[in-house]
Amino acid sequence: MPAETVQDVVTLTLGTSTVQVALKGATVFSYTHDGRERLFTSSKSSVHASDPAAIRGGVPICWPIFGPPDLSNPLYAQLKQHGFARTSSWELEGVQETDDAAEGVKAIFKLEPTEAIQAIYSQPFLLRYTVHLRPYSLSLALSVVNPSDAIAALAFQALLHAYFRLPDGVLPADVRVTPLESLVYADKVAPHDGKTKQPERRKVVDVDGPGGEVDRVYYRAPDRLELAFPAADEVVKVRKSGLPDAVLWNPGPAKGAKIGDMEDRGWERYVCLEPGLIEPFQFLDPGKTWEGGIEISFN
Ligand code: TA6
Repeated sequence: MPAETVQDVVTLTLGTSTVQVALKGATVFSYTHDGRERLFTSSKSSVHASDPAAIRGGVPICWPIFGPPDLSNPLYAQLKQHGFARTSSWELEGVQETDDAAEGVKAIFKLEPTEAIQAIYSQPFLLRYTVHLRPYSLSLALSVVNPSDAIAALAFQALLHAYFRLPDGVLPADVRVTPLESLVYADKVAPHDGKTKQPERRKVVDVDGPGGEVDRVYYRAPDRLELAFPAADEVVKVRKSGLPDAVLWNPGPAKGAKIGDMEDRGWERYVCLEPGLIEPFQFLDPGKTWEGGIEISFN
């Protein structure tokens, strides 16, 4: 069966590929390609809505903000880090399958303001998220509608916080990311703490910061990015659209061990490469739709 919903998890299947999406956050928490899991999700994290915490892994959707809220702005002051989309219960709006296997199978999810959301966020919005499994790729597309008939623009950031699982025997420090050379980035690791921006001078960026920690926001990144695992002779290709920026994150051992829902040494098993719209905020006029997304494929 190409699409199946059990409890609050939707599974799409296409040949040997599967994708699993939790209604909590419309979070894709598993993607198997060629019979191998390609995303990391901590075994200490629950994908079910009975646990209100965001899923630690997969591809959480950060919306309407990325990072901690700007407490001086009343629109966002009551939000938690990365916003509410990743913790809200989304609705499965529909599934589309065709007889053409190359076209694959799609599930479309929807989020509109609930009472709980309205208690912390006053703006009207409509989010749709399309998860499209094809034989050789997985596409994730977020659309934002400003349904307001007032003059006010809907201002937001958006980011797909993808946790890419590393092949067995590959550690974050072995991962090479391209092409980031000459992009301006903000380093969120101490002592920089995101305050200064600097140009990336390396042709190939290895995921190995001080003490193993890497947390960088690259602005205006190219739409085709690659995570290479040379030891395993593998490449993950991430093609983005509508998402100008990209974050590279791994907490390293000291910070990783402090993350409550992280499985034992879990930080050794993934690198986050997170296409996003971070700076400046998108201002979406009433009646307009914004779209952004990623396609994940392999060499
Ligand atoms: O995208 C990187 C980041 O913002 C890091 O600074 C780190 O905090 C990470 O996301 C995880 O955030 P979370 O709220 O899921 O613990």
